[in-house]
Amino acid sequence: MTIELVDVSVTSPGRNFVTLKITTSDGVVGWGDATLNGRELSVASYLRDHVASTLIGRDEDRIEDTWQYLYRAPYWRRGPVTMAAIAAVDMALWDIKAKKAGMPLYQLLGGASRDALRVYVHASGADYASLHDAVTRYVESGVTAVRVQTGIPGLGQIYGVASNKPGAKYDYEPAKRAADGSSATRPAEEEWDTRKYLSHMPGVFARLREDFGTDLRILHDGHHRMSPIEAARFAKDIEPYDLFWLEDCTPGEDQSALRLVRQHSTTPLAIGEVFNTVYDYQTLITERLIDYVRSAVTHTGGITSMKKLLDFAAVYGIKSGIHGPTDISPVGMAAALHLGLAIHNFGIQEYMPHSETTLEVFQTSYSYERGYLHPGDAPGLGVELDESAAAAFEYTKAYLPVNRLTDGSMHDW
Ligand code: KDG
Ligand code: MG
Repeated sequence: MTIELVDVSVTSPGRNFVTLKITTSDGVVGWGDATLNGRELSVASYLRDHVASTLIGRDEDRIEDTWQYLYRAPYWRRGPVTMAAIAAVDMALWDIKAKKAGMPLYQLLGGASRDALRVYVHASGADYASLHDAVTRYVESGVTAVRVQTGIPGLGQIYGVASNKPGAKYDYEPAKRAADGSSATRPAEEEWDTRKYLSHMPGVFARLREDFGTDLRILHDGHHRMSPIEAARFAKDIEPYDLFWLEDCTPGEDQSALRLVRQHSTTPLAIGEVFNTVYDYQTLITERLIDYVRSAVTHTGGITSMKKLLDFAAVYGIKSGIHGPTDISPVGMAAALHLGLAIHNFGIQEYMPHSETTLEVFQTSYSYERGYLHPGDAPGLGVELDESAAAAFEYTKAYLPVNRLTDGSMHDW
């Protein structure tokens, strides 16, 4: 059989998602996630205008060959747009193959290596009291790992801190539409001061350890904001609080920066949500500069290339920590869950639940229970897009914020 139809849809049930649908000549449908937060239409165009016609008539079973074809054909390799487009095709083809086999995808990847996937969730608060409340709620619900982000005295809204009222169900959602819900015209601006952050955070971790004991896995995201020497000092300062990981302590593109951090600290390091290929990790993995691979299946070429990347990482004792914020669609999330269930070097899975509206548009068969996710046993990825529900939510432009230092200069967000 061959690929007969390739369709791209952009829907916005609360936030934007780009979904690829591949239909074979015998009517099997596969879905892929191509969502690139804040730059969605560029991937939709890449797929519609440059990829779709080249797939028609190809054998849908030749997944590796199709991956290589799409990676090598344009000459212009890598980058988030290209690799998200390849990821969507790759996921859709794996979905089709597993549906044809009548198996959940994880069975084709070697079968389950564990019963379920330990997740970490996002706990945040503008101050310690509200952060403490959020962590308490999660711990009481059975969660064993929390990412903690908190406001910094003297700064306004910053990365990772939900503006939700206490008790609200959904986490921080950084991509912002205009205040009236229509398309935004430019990004919001936030203010940042690394010095204030470095002096405030160690005390927060100290209090969390005191209040929640040693069992709780505590994670934190530095979101690319520290210089190498600042990150080295911070990672060293917080060693006594035994973090599960410190994520993106320095800007992702500077691989050698992590040598300096490693020389000074044993705090485990995670990086890679902005990476797209194994080459972004080559130095980090072979020199054992990180402990967790943070790529999203959606942004790193799909299941085919993520499996190879994680197998490569396994040789060096490095584990997975697959990116799973709400800007990964339920299709991309399912891909992460099947892969995580199958590989031996699974570390932890990020889990930011999608909104109810999103889950009306994407029908999922993965399940969450007391701190663990399971991809489910439906054939394929186990996620179907309800196209008529999706059509009701038009694309609405939203931007990730930008960050300025207190003197007005641009900084990494
Ligand atoms: O689109 C940007 C988000 O995916 C990112 O800010 C989330 O850092 C993030 C995380 O660790 O989930
Ligand atoms: Mg992150």
